[in-house]
Amino acid sequence: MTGVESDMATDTIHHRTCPLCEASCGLELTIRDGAVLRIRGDRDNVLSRGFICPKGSALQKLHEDPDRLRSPIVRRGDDPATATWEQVSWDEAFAIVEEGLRGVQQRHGRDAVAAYFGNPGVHSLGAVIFNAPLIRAMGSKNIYSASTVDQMPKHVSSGYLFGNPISIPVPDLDRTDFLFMLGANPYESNGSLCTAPDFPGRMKEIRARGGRIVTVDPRNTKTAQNSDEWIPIRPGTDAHLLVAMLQVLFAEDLVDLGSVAEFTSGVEEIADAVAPFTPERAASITGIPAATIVRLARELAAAPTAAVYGRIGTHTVEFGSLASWAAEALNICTGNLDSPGGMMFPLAAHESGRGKGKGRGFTTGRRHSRVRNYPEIRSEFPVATLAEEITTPGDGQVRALITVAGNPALSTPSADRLDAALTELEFMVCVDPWLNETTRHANVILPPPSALERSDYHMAFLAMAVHNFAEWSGPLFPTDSLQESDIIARLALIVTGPEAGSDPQALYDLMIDGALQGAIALPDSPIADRTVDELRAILTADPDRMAVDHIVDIMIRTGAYGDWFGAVPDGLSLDVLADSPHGVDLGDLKPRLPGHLRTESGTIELANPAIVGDFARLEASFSGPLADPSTLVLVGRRDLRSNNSWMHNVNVLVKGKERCTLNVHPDDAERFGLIDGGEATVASRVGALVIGVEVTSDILPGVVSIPHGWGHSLPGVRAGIAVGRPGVNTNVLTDPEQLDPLSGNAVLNGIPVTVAPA
Ligand SMILES: Nc1nc2c(c(=O)[nH]1)N[C@H]1C(S)=C(S)[C@@H](COP(=O)(O)OP(=O)(O)OC[C@H]3O[C@@H](n4cnc5c(=O)[nH]c(N)nc54)[C@H](O)[C@@H]3O)O[C@H]1N2
Ligand SMILES: Nc1nc2c(c(=O)[nH]1)N[C@H]1C(S)=C(S)[C@@H](COP(=O)(O)OP(=O)(O)OC[C@H]3O[C@@H](n4cnc5c(=O)[nH]c(N)nc54)[C@H](O)[C@@H]3O)O[C@H]1N2
Ligand code: SF4
Ligand SMILES: [Mo]
Repeated sequence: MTGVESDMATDTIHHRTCPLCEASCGLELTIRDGAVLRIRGDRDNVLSRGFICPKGSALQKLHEDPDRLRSPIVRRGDDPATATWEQVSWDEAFAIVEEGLRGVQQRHGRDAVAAYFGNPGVHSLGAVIFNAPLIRAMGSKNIYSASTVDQMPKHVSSGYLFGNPISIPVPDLDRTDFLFMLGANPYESNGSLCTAPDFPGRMKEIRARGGRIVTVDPRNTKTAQNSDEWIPIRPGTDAHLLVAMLQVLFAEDLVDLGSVAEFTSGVEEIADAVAPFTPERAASITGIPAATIVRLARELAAAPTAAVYGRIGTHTVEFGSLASWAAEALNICTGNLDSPGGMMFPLAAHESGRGKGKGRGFTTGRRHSRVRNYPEIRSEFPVATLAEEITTPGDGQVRALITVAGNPALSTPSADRLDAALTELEFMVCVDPWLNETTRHANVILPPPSALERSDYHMAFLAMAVHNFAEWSGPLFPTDSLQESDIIARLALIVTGPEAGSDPQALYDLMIDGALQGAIALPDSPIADRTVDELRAILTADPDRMAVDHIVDIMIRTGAYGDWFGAVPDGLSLDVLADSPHGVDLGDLKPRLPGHLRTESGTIELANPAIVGDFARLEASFSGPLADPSTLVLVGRRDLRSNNSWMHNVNVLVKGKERCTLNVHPDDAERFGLIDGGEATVASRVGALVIGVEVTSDILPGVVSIPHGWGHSLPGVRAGIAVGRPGVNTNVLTDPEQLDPLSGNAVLNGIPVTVAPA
């Protein structure tokens, strides 16, 4: 078995990447008698250097969880509360799915079948590679994902600035002198859109080498406490702060674009656009003193190197795209983009790194949603619009749903409304290992194997790592079950139509041969003289490797560091990664511009009309609800032992003090008559809940906080431990009408609420 080395006579050691969060830590698993004895951080891992968090060692518990589904199940009965589930064979399950999905397609058309793709799919190679062919095969405009409750604003700002929504620069943590963080809490989340195992350790190193860290957050988080300075901010106003900082840079003549000056356009227009947004005005809405805003701008300009890094708190708000853009604009205007110690573009092993520095640019709105007429962004609609697409009658109404690795009935705005909408579907199929709040509505659940039974190459996250790095691991345990790729490929064949057959191998061959063909045909291809058959034979020589492995192997061999099937000596291949259990060091991040740009102009387009157009809304907000400091607003939070909605069935991760509580400042507790340990009713425009109160001075007055991902008390959920500590679902309070218009991203922070003793 790949990656396993002999340790003691009876124990074997296996190394693999932890797939649970973006940090992608290297793990060392000790196996005894066919079971995991111990999991610890791999001290020799190039990137993670031994770091592990409590979730990493819970991988074993997730694998062994008796509630984890091992074979397909079919629902008998309409009401999830009383339904029974019957275990069926894979062929029986797919026969039911075929009848269900094709039936809806035939009766109502292709748009009537929708799909939702959730977060763990980005951590599972099978889904990473095969979701796209499934979407293409569906031919439906109704595609949704967790991206619109998360990072869509970042895609939009990258799309407009760099021409490519997935060109996301990361803070060069290991070399920066000044880390300016907004709305991120890596001490709990372990980092996001920034793969940095041991983010806390890396923060300590910044300070140890004389650097400085400033954290902007309405809560005095552990991250803020471990920074040089905590800047409390009124939720939803990061755009106001960042734009005012830009204003200071221009007003004080501190703008210096550095290495990107030659290929950046729109600087003059931006100078004009930001001019009205003075620090004094920003102070009135952010709650941050004008003098502090001026000082921060000056510090940023003066720092030898600096990185402005914003995450969930800056994205899941009304001005998410503008805030995301403004953060990048600050990096650009202080010469910190694409420069060591600033914000840089990683180059992962599966990426080609080739580029002409120009492209077709970024467009949105090629289609619009039926009910709310929302523009498509990256070929999907906001998940906040999914419920209405199911419940509003008419042509194009959604009648069937495919979910892959998602729990939208818990994770998305007005979750209770979506939960009710799911009961109206004619058919639903879920690719998911658990019977939870969402999947209880499925007609069929198709469970992929556990993380220890599959190969791993953390593709999406290696492309956002703070150090160029590669790591691949094969399955630790064999499985009789279908791989996630097999499941999704079969779904793709089903929705294509009867002519596609049912053998996923046909799809694999198509993809593998297509990728090889493409590499052979590249201009100046080092393998121009080779044949597809010959190259395929090299890939498939190891019978233990699966289709996903072959596809990754092609990407790596023909990637920036690749061996080109032997044409480049010492180049990378999957074999090299398989022989490198601690990963392969691919060096410090290096400048990639202008080659990495895909805008039509070949420049960084600072002043895209969509962005400049949004300044009018920013102006209007100074006299809107956001500017009213008397409104009590709700924000979220994460904690280290949790991960969205799906790790609450592991005892070590949920035991101890209740964590699903309402955080309230002592002043607000007094104002609203709440007491620590008591209960409060929290209500928003769309819903209400009752929750335990935790009074803390680590939150700004006027702001309350509830973590998301809880609320496991719905009938029919099969999760023995989670239902015993259900918590409440904060997404009954979030409002599906509140979106960042540029990205369609839901507003999950800054929700106006009222609180009262329960
Ligand atoms: N109020 C509020 N809501 C939020 C957020 C917030 O900050 N505040 N955060 C948002 C964010 S950032 C995100 S990413 C979303 C997450 O939203 P979702 O992705 O919809 O939800 P998860 O809780 O991650 O649920 C993941 C599902 O995947 C399943 N699963 C686990 N492993 C696998 C696997 O290997 N394969 C498959 N096929 N399935 C698997 C689990 O059983 C579960 O059903 O939540 C969002 N919701
Ligand atoms: N332990 C754990 N780790 C996780 C997850 C998890 O659920 N648990 N989820 C994973 C996922 S899917 C993601 S996307 C990442 C997210 O990773 P992070 O972005 O680091 O997410 P959070 O820890 O929620 O930190 C967001 C912070 O924003 C603050 N905030 C709220 N509103 C505002 C605002 O208007 N302005 C500013 N400046 N701050 C604001 C909140 O108080 C909070 O401290 O974490 C990932 N890692
Ligand atoms: S930080 Fe993330 S990747 Fe590392 S062990 Fe914890 S859950 Fe796994
Ligand atoms: Mo996320």
